[in-house]
Amino acid sequence: MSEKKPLNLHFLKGRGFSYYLAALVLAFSVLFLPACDSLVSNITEPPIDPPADNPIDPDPDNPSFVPPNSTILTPSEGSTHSTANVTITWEGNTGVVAFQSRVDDGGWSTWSDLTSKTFGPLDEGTHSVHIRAAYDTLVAGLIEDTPTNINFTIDAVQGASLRFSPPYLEGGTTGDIALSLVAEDVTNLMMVKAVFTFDPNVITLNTWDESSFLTGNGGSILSYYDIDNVAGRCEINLSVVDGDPDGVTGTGTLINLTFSGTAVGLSSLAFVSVETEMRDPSNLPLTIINLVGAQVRVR
Ligand SMILES: [Ca+2]
Repeated sequence: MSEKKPLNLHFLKGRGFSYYLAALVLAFSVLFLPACDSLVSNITEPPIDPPADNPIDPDPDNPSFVPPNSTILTPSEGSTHSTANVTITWEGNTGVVAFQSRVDDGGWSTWSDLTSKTFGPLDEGTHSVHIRAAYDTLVAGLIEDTPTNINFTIDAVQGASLRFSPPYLEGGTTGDIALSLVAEDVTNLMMVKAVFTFDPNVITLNTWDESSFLTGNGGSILSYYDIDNVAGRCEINLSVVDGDPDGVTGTGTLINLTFSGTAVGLSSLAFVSVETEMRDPSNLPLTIINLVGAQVRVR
């Protein structure tokens, strides 16, 4: 085994020398390294601006700039859909690398290179989907200024029906989660008994306020409620009396419901079909074509 010789460093032991050495290193760093760095960057860095004939350079001096643009391909403007989910397809002009989408007044999606998306379930009625394209999602001038829109109508619930509006919504564990119970396409409706269940571990029903549809004939409402926030069951009984005519016809909101989120999760609002009914002024049952529940996600 060889024996290591200790280095002979006794000449560095004086403090004066250490300070001298430290000062020398510092001076070298301050004076020489920045000069060296700028010399290197002058040689290797590309020009700050791309050439002026680049179609994706938003520089005002660039006459060749073509703004990012999206085009919606399908469906056609003003179309009506018999399903609550609608697939939209689109494309971008040359250079576009990402798109965002949003429905009605909702928030923008995350950026994605996908050129189609299925939206829904959407509520009955008219909706707009907005698409915008980008060459670079981080540069304001490289994001499409005016999004492309498409308007369409959802008519997924047809015939005498009870449904929740909207069929899907999200909320938090603070604040209200509001939806409505709607009678759809009814003729001569006088009495509604709606029974539905929900997950009491996720949402709690706090308020139920009668709306004006049933009193559209000038009558007044007799009501009876059985709300069970432990079992997650709600029974709503509404009748209109003293109206002229005796019943109401058309589509409208029966009652506005306000839930609160109690825990993160997903709750269905599911009609109990054997207990749910609508009746006319002769107390004969109306044939119910659809009972359309809802999904509430608490985030
Ligand atoms: Ca409808």
